[in-house]
Amino acid sequence: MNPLRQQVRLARLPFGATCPLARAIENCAHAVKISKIEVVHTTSQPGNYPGDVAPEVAFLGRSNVGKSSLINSLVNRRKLARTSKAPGRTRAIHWYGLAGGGLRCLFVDLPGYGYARVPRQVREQEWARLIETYLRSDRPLALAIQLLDIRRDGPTDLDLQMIEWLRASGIPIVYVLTKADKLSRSRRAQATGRFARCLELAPEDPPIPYSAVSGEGKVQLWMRIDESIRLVA
Ligand SMILES: Nc1nc2c(ncn2[C@@H]2O[C@H](COP(=O)(O)OP(=O)(O)OP(=O)(O)O)[C@@H](O)[C@H]2O)c(=O)[nH]1
Ligand SMILES: [Mg+2]
Repeated sequence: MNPLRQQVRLARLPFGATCPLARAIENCAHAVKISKIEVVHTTSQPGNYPGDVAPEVAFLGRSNVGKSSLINSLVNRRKLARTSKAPGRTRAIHWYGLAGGGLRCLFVDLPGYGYARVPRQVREQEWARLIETYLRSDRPLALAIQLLDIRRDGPTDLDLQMIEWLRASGIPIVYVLTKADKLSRSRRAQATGRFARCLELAPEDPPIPYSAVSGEGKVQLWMRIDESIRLVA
C-alpha cells in the first residue's frame, strides 16, 4: 500500500473527526484540499509585516535543508515557495495564507541560516536580524517547525542555538527530519532515534521523518499544525 495512504488510515481513526486540514487529505493521497492558498506578503526589511493576522507557522532551519520544499509539499503545490539546489535561495520572509475546513493560518518561509558562502557580515547582520526580529515580534506564532537534515549526525551548533532560543521563548516546536527518502527505512529509523536522543525529546513527541518527494510524514505534520493553530485561533 502507498505509505501515505497507510499513514492516512492510521491517522483517521483517532484524529480524523477533529482535524479538518489533515482530514482533507483523506480521499486523495497527494492532495490536501485547502480551499485557498495565496501569497500574502514578502519582505527583506526587519519589522515589515503583513496587515493580515492569523495563527502563523514558521519554517526554520539551515540553508538548503528543505524549508521551501516542505511548504510546497504540505500544500501540494510545486512552485508556491521557490526552491533551489544551491543554498541561500530564500533571502526574504514570505507569508502564505492558507484556508480550509473553517481554519486559516499563515505559513512563514524564513531565510536559512548557516550558509557559509554568503559573506559573514550579510549573514549575521541582515538575515539573522530578519529572523530574530520576526521571532521577537508580537506575531501570533502558533508553531515553529524546526527542520533538520536526516542524513546528518545530529543538529549543528547553529541548529542548537536556534532550538535553545525557541525553547527558552516557550514557542511550541515540532522537529522535522527532511529528505527521508535519501535513507533506507532502517537508517531512517536509526536517525530518528539519534535526533530524538540528541534533542532530549519525550518518547510521545518524536521528530517526524519527512520526504517532500514521497509525502512521507505529511499526515503527522498536518496534525501537529492543525492542533497548534487551533490553540491560537
Ligand atoms: N530528495 C529530496 N530532496 C529534497 C527534499 N526536500 C528538499 N529537497 C531538495 O533540497 C534542495 C533545497 O531545498 P529548498 O526547499 O530550496 O531548501 P531551503 O531550506 O528552502 O533553502 P534556502 O531557501 O536556501 O534556505 C532542493 O534541491 C530540493 O529539491 C526531500 O524531501 N527529498
Ligand atoms: Mg527556501
